[in-house]
Amino acid sequence: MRTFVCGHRNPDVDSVASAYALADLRRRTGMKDVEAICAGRLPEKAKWVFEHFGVKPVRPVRDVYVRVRDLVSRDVPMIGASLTLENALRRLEESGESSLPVRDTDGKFLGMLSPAKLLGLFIAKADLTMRTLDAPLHHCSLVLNESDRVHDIRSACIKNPHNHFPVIDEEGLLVGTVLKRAFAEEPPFRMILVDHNETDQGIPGLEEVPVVEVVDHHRIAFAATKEPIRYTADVVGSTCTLVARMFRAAGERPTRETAGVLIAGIVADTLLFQSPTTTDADRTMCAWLEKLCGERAQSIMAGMMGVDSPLASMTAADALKSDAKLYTEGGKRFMLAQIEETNLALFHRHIDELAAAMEEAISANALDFMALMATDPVRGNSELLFRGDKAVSRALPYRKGPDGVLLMPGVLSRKKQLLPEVLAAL
Ligand SMILES: [Mn+2]
Repeated sequence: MRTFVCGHRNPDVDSVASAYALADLRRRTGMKDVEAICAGRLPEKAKWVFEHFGVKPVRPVRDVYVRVRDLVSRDVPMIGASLTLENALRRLEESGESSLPVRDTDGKFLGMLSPAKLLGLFIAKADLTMRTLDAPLHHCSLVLNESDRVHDIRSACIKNPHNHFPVIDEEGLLVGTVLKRAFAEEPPFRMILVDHNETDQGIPGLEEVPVVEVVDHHRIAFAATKEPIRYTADVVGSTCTLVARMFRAAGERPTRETAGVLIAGIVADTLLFQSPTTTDADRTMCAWLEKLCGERAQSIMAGMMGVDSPLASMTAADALKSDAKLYTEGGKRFMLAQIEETNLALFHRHIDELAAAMEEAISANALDFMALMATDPVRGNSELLFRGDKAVSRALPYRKGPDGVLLMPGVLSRKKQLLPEVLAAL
């Protein structure tokens, strides 16, 4: 039976990294079919981590609702419409079933072979050795789509007199049957939760699937379980610290790659040990992992932060140059630069350097003014740092904020939103 290891919704690096590493550990300690998944979109930083260490990223999954395709049985034979009635009848008898699904030569589902209809043919003395199943010999049946949620179709199936139901895919091709008794069985997979334990924070559908293990560093608000489960929790800065500790306790050494992924989770959650949630355990485990990985936590942090923060990975001057456009309009020569930062804290920290780099760019390019738009795409806001011709900045419709920047709530586009205002000001 398959076991999914999964972190919380809106996953962060710790959530994704700990799922990856715990799946690795469980595989090594004998769990057969285990897969790390990600509740929704893989964050860009995590994508960078997997690429950097050259490993396959965890698979993004929208939900873990049990679907008809998870219950499909191949035990019930499917018969082709080109069979003669005589042979079809023989198959039906051999199968011991009360009906069998029929498909055409392209695999399309036609209907269920119905003994009642066959009986009618007997009575009419039709030649059963000649006739094939193309004729409408099928009784009406409940037909399931493989993507149907079991939750939605369960009661209709249980009330239905038949023992099994044909399953088709999006194209109408017959993929198999679901036996009625499958609805009484446990879901065909299990969950291991990392970096969360509250069902509401978990992947949609979690409430339908038994949880067999939790590894977490949050408050506990876990639902009661039917059976004993493995639960590992501690007050540490990152779930990856706990997973690293579990590797050690099991006498297992993470590979270079897994060690690197674990480091990424630790530094992402502890902000490179700056966060007040950091503990000695985080530092100790990280030091052990650094030896196995051969790469320093600091450089992994810098690489990861550089993904969506130019200011974390470049000098102020380079960040400014990375996306600066030169304009000559209304008799003025100016540059509008833009950087994207997931929050503007780093921008505020670097304002003096950025302003100095802008002054330099103004004299080097003989500009009248220069503006740098720092955009936070997550919150959907920008702030503008302006140097040069003061009359222009005064004419812009933006309110002054802290550090002398102009606040641009809801503004994201240089071309469509900033430039027209600058032109109007000119
Ligand atoms: Mn965490």
